[in-house]
Amino acid sequence: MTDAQQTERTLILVKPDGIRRGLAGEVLRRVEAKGYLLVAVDLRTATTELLEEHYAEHAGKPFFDSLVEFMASGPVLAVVAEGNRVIEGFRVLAGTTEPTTAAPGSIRGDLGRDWGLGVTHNLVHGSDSPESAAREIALWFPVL
Ligand code: D4T
Repeated sequence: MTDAQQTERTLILVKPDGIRRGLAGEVLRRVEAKGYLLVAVDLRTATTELLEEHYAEHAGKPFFDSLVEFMASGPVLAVVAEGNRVIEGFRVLAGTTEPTTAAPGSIRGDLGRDWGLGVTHNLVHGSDSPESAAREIALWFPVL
């Protein structure tokens, strides 16, 4: 197998809280400093339709509507990054979902906190499996 066949891609989103706080550059810096390659970067305000599709696995959960509303509340930076084991690697860079307890050293652990809102503001999203990455990259970057 060649290197190119082994290389993996993931979808990263800097969520509206990350953009409002001016942390897009810091997130990209950490992704690049880790050694991953940026393949595509796009700042845009997502439609409700795209977000409902993106978060389809959470449809019907109590936080779903506020999650979609929060994610549509301003621009997000959509990023495709590439590298061997980048899906797992970015999830480690991001830290666990709850910023209060996310490990120091991670994006959420260093830069996030609980703001006492109905929905978790945790700065970034990263695909959680090869299947999710393929689905999410096709949703956000149909040209890739
Ligand atoms: P994402 O998908 O945004 O990278 O986050 P995680 O993979 O870390 O977490 P998730 O899929 O479980 O949740 C998606 C998104 O919903 C918010 N959320 C989650 C929330 O506001 N309240 C909740 O109770 C949960 C479980 C946070 C991330």
